[in-house]
Amino acid sequence: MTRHPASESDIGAATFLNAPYIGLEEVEPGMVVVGGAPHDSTHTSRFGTRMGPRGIREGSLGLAARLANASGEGLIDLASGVRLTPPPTSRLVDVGDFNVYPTDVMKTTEGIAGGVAEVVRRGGFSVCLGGDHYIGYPSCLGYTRAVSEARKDIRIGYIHIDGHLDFRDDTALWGKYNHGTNARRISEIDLVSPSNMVWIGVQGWSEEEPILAIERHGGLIFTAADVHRMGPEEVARQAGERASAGCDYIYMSVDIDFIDTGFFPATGSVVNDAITTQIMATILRGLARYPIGAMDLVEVSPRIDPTGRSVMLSTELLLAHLAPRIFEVGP
Ligand SMILES: [Mn+2]
Repeated sequence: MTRHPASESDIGAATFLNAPYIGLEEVEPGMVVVGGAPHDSTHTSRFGTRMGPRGIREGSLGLAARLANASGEGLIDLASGVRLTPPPTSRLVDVGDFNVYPTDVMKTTEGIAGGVAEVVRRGGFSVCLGGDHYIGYPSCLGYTRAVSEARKDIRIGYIHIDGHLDFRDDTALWGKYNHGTNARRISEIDLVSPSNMVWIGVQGWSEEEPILAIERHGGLIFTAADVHRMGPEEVARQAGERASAGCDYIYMSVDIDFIDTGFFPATGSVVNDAITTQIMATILRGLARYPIGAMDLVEVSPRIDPTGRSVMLSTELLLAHLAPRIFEVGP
């Protein structure tokens, strides 16, 4: 049977940007590898982020169709004039979803960490799609496990883009492993250097202990107000410099609730910081200059936004950072 060319957004199985769907054992060096972590039982408010990976994949198909219809010529960014051309062999692949177990957090942790570690071991750039933000911890854990196999003395910086610190140590109801403790757990990974941990975009109310703990560790916090005051380019620059200073690579964790809920409705936590999708894209683009070794994008909850625009915007945000890794970028 001849397969229908996937040149329309409502035809074909959904992978991210219609990338080839491959097994973990087929990952090769230089590939940008999207893997899903459809897990939200460690979310503490509005559930639904387990639909995130599938929703983001579906939301990406509109742009995938435009790329397919451009028949090798690529697409031009009207703002910059930059042309994105897909290479003859796709650097972007989708390995489907990692193993998660909704009632067993530790088994889920190992499922995601094991999958990400395998991607990294094979030389892939891992892009783990959440899921609630807890999955950032197993994703980072898998990344650090794999890179430490190659070299024991490696040091990893960390950038946390989020409306929240996620640095609580423990909570009465949810314990030590949930989407409010993920950055704290990451700070406990041996390879991660706590003084190279940087937060971008925190807002609202926080308990004092996490702030004091970050100060004690020498971490650096840029609030959403700092982003407005300094501008997104400058925040990205200072964050990238700090996270990479004395480190080999940076792990980057991107919580979509950095963006004001008015601009990006599909997320569990309601955020009121006037951060637009454009500001977030500028930061993600700026950070592409730094040695990011692996990343996640989390807290997209498609059902909260029945208009579907949030999952489409997720594609734009991912591409703001990933375009130079996926496409030939030129005039
Ligand atoms: Mn978060």
